[in-house]
Amino acid sequence: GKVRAPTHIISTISDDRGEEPCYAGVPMSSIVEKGMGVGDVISLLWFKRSLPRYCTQFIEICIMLCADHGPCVSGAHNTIVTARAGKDLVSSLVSGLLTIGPRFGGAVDDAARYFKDAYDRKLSPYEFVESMKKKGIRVPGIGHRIKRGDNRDKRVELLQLFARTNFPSTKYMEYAVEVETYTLSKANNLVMNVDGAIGTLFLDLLAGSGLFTKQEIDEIVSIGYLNGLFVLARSIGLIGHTFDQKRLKQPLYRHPWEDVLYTK
Ligand code: Q5B
Repeated sequence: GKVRAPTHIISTISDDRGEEPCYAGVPMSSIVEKGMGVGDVISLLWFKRSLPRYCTQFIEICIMLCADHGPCVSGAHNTIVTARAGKDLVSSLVSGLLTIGPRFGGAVDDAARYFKDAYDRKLSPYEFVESMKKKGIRVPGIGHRIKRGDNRDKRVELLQLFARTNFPSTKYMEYAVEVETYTLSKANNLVMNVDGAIGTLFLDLLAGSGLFTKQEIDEIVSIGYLNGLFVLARSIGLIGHTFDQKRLKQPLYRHPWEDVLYTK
């Protein structure tokens, strides 16, 4: 009989061997004919299944809202400096992307992990926040450099409004709101940020849609899919910043001496 040579790669999300490429078994023509959007493509390639419209719309809203947040944030700053050093698009893009992490934009997965654990263990907001403080860990998804209790992040409000209107349940996000009430009583900058809103609302999407088993949800949270949403979204803005600098023919950036404290 035929002997199958062992393969070196296993792949389960897409297949380009037929007449047309398929994403999770769905042919590209069908994606176009059915008027699917980027939220559907993410559902197929990341979650290996079609998700209902409210879920794909939520994914698309996350991407639109996180696409950019001005030139002053870490990622855009790095991209701008790199583009002004004469580097190409990919170098400028990755230089910005490399700043995404626990403090900037990359707290989505940890927000999902810590809020899920605290909610599932029925910790009160006080118990959750104080236990994090004891461990010396900042609550992921809480705190912002410029947003305050009296100057909330519009993105968070828009995501909350969409989810409260369209999701079957928003229990994790409502728990995060209770946590925010407690952290705001400690300091005015400890608002729920966009990472916290996306992290907790994605937990609600996963748990409320009925399309994921408990084991699948645990795997998604433990592997860490959700920072991918910020990375994907912010790439749009970082590419824009690269083009902007090139279009403006900006010279090499050098930080002014006056803005550095030279000390021994
Ligand atoms: N404190 C975001 O800090 C920031 C605390 C906390 C308990 C907290 C900080 C933080 C968790 C990570 C997170 C996502 C670094 C942020 C984003 C995308 C963005 C960005 C943009 C965009 C800000 C002052 C006092 C200290 C701290 C305490 C602060 N955060 N305690 N839990 N979470 N958050 N990141 O302003 O007693 O004086 O020592 O790490 O969720 O990245 O727009 O800019 O779209 O691009 O530097 O929105 O919150 O405050 O470090 O001076 O702290 O508050 O322990 O207490 P700041 P600090 P104490 S969204």
